[in-house]
Formats: sequence, structure tokens, C-alpha cells
Amino acid sequence: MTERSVDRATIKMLKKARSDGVSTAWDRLAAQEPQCGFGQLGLCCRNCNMGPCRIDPFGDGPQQGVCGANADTIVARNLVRAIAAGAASHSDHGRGIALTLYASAKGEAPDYPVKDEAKLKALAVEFGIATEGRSVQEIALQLADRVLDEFGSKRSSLQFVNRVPSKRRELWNKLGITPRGIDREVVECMHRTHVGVDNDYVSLVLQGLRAALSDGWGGSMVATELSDVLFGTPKPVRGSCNLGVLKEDMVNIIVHGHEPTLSEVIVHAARDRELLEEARKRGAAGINVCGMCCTGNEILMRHGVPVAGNFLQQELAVVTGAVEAVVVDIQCIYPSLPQVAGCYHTKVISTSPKAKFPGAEHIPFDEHNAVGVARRIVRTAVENFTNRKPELVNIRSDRQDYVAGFSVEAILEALGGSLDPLLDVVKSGAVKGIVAVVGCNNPKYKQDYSHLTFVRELIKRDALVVGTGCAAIACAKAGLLLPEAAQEAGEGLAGVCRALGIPPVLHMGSCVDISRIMTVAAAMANALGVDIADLPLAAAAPEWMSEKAVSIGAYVVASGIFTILGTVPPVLGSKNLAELLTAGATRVVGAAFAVEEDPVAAAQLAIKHIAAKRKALGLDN
Ligand code: NFS
Repeated sequence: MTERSVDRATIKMLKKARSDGVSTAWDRLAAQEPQCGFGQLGLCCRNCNMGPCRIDPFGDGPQQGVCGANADTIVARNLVRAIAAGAASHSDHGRGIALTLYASAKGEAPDYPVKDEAKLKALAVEFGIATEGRSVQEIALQLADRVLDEFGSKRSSLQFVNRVPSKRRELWNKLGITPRGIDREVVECMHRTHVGVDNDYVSLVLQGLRAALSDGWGGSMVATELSDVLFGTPKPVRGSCNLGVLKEDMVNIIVHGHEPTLSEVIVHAARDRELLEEARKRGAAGINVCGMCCTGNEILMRHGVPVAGNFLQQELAVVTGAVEAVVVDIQCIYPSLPQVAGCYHTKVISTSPKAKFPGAEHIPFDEHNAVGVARRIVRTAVENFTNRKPELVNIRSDRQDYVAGFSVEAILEALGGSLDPLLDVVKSGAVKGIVAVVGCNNPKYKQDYSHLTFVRELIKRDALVVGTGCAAIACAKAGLLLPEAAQEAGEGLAGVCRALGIPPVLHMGSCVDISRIMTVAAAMANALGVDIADLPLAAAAPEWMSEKAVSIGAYVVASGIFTILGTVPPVLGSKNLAELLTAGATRVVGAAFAVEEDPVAAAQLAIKHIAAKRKALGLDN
């Protein structure tokens, strides 16, 4: 099992899964092998019913599909559709939050009052909405309305694009990739990739970038900013993580998915006196809510709720035999969960009309009666406690403390109110640069190994790491989110961490919160009067797997940040496209992708890139 993960808790539970006769993602991957070579290269097309078609990568067989599309067109169309799906996922999540704010402002969602009025007002000002002498409700209603307009906007640019340095905005305008409506760019991707529309791979990729930008500077940013308004802007908070956060003597509820709307009220309902009494009557000492994946990140950032693990651990949490309910909403949830749960007493409860799971119990979530639904869900879990099979319970003690909650506002506060101290240590070279490490786990690669190796190599070389998503949870499990982890950092970075009392890896939230990283990058560039592409920054998704990660990578590169992918994307079937993404893009948007599966070599690439940027800025002369 050590070839599957570097995480001890994971390895132990994989052994238990095997002895319990439960198959996991790793087993299903083995059953899929060898995986389809055409698919891996991005060379199969199912976009119309003259197909499916595939291009022979060796040049002996067909080089065109029935419609005449060649490898470049097919690979580009597939890539653009992946970006569209990823952007749609983040953006639809953002829409959900905007609709909740709208309902809250109209008095129709009493369980969601505005928690951060200062942030509401700051955003209102950004959107040109008057705040003087107006009630929170009035401002919230107009802001929600205006943000919802961004999805199908008639404007030529999204509002948050104004955060971007002018040099970059001019570049986007020149290239015709300034994102307009959030929905519009996704629709245009689907239109252009329909049979017989856009067949030029460069033109297709540019639209892909525009859709991705509508995610990063649109849907994701909406999700982050309005979540802060509704649920509070994160501040540094201590918590603990890994499967050891489950408690043998308690009702364990795992909330898994992405939208904080659900998890926030479940956390609340689990503190309800009557439900706690019910739990005690059934012999439980209390109710223990834990997060999983990005929903875990949302509630850990705001409440320090423990996180049971990252993407590849969702089935393993059930394998502990100690989980009464896994409550899911949307995204990154395995369809296999009800099947695994069937081997234990665990109930899988789906809640979103957008995401149903055969074998799960569906309790539809309703933001107008959120706490009522949350209580029903928690009660279902409590009632399930007596069905636990003690002979199948095995919670290992692996747990690790961390500090998370580094929103932009929290970082500014740690710096004493302005970005200057950060810019100063970057200029002095104590911090060489900043690297964003984000994204998933992927069973094709040893779980957490690439994340941790990459991050450790970077902090050793004085690069400050900012993380989100499953990458950040990997760092949390390894103790890298503690201020004490500064001892693993190089002298310069360690000194800065000690002076500010921060860890060398800052957890900035869930995947939509990569928008926080973009906001910081833009603010740094604006403060220095340069473009984002001029800064000593890099990004990496060492173990990515989802279409959302493809969209993220695309908007990060289009924003001017060099991005390293640790798992190979399905684009190698087109030499032209691969060249465009890994080299040509630098000439177009000032940044490109690199693909490097070895995390040590990947870290060297990031460090080299940062050194070049420092030199160009005249910092190390
Ligand atoms: Ni983001 Fe990957 Fe999912 Fe979060 Fe985890 S798998 S792209 S990190 S939970 S969204």
C-alpha cells in the first residue's frame, strides 16, 4: 500500500478496506489498465454521430475524423470542453452563493444573515453601488442583483477584471480574451466546439482562455467574495485534520462537496441542544462534524472545523466504520460512495437537485429553510448511531494540527495593514517568490507525495507557498501549515515566518478561493506598477485530475503566471497544441504551462522561473 500513498492514515485504511472486501478508487484504476491510449492523447472525438472518430498517433492510420477535423482541432476541442466544464462548475457554485445572498437580502433566507458588513460595503463600492445611508439589506440586494447580472452580462468585461493591472487588461483586449458574461463564455465554448464551427486550434484555445478567465475573475471570485459576505471572511484559525479527527464515541458526520451554504448550517445544527440530547440518549458523547475536500476547506477556514482528509480519502473515511452519515452536495464526490457505505452502517445523504447518487438518501436542501433541513439531516445521522457495527470500527489516531484561514484580508492584517512588508521581503530576497500549490489527488500518482515533495523543495529555497484545495489539506496532514514548520524553510523565509508568526505554507481556502491568490497577485503587480507576468510567481497543480483544475490552470496562465502540471494532460496528440501551451503561450500571454511529473524537478523549474523574474525586475543585480 505504500506505493499508493505517503499518508499513514490512508495506508492503514487501505489495508482495512482490503480485509473488509471493499474496493476503492485505486482498485478501480487497476481494473481500468491499460487505459485508452487515444483518450490519453486527446485524440478521440465524440462530438457528432458520424463518429466516434480517432486519429492514429503513429501516422499510419486516419489523420482526420469523418468531418475532416485533424489532430489539432480534435485535441483543442476536447481541451476547450474540459475548460468549459470546469469553469461551469466553479461558476454555478458562485451563482448559488449569489442567489443565497439575493434571497437573504429579500428576507427569504433567514438562516443566512450578512456576517461581514464591511466586506459587503467594500464590494458595493467596487461595483459602483451607493452605500451611504442605506441598509445592509438594500445594499446586499443591489449587489446580489448586479453580481447575478455578470452571468449573462451585455457588458464587454466582467467587473472583477478591473482588479487586474492595466497592462494585462490591454493584452486581453488585444487578444480578444477579456471575459464578458460568465455563462456566455461557457456557452461560446460549447458552440465553437460543435461540429463544423471553430476548427482553428489557436482560435479555440483563445476562447478556452477567455472562458477560464470568466471562472477565475468571475464565477470563482463571486463564490469567494460573496461567501465571505454571508459566512464571514476567514481569519487565522487552528484546527486538526486527517482520519483521526473522527471520534469513536461520537456521532460522526462528514460534509463533503463544495458549497458552504450546506456545511455552515450543518455545523450549526450539530450544536443544537435537542439533537445533542438525542445523541446522548443513544449512547454517543456528542456530534462530531468533519469536513472533506473543499467543503471541508470552507468550514475549516471559517470555523476551524476538523478536516477528515482530501479527495482520495473520501471512501476511506467510510471504511473506518465510524461514520454515521456522509452528507454531500456537489463536485468531487465519488459515485461509488453509497456502494462503500453499503458495507458499513454509513448513510450517504445527497442534498443538491444537481447531484443525485443512486443508493443515497436524498434530502433536498432548501436555502429558505436551511436550518430545518440541516436538523433533519443531523437527526438522520444521530438515529443511525445505534446501527454502528463495533466489530467494523477502526479509527486510527493519525491527526495533525494546522493553522488555516489566510484570506487576503487576514494576510493584510498579519502584515500590519498593507502589502508593503511582503513586497519588501520579496525585494530583499528573504522571500524569493511566491508559489501557489493547488488541486486534487489522482490515484495514478502516490497520494500527497508530489504535493509534499514539491512544497518542501520550495520552502527550503525560500519560496513562500500559498495553497488551496486538496493540496493544502496534504500540507496540513504533514504539519506544514504550522508556524513551527518554518524550521523546514530556508533561512530567509524562516526568518519572515518567525517575525510574522505565520507558517511557510499559507492555506487560502477551497479551489474557488484561488481567486484570493489572483487578487493578491494583482495587488502586488499594481503596487509595483508592473504586470502580473513580471512578478516572481509560479503555480502548480502537482496531482490534479478534474476539469475544474484544467480551467484553473488556464486562467492562471492567462493571468500571466507560469504553471506546472504534475500529471500529464490529454493534449499530447497534437504537437502544435502542446507547443502552444508549453512555449508559444509565453509569447502570447506572457506565461505558459510546463508538465513535470517529478516534483523535485518541478520545484527546480519553479525556482528557475522565479530567479529569472527577479533578475528581470532588477532585484538580484
Ligand atoms: Ni479542487 Fe480537485 Fe475537488 Fe477541491 Fe480536491 S479534488 S480541482 S481540490 S476537492 S475541487
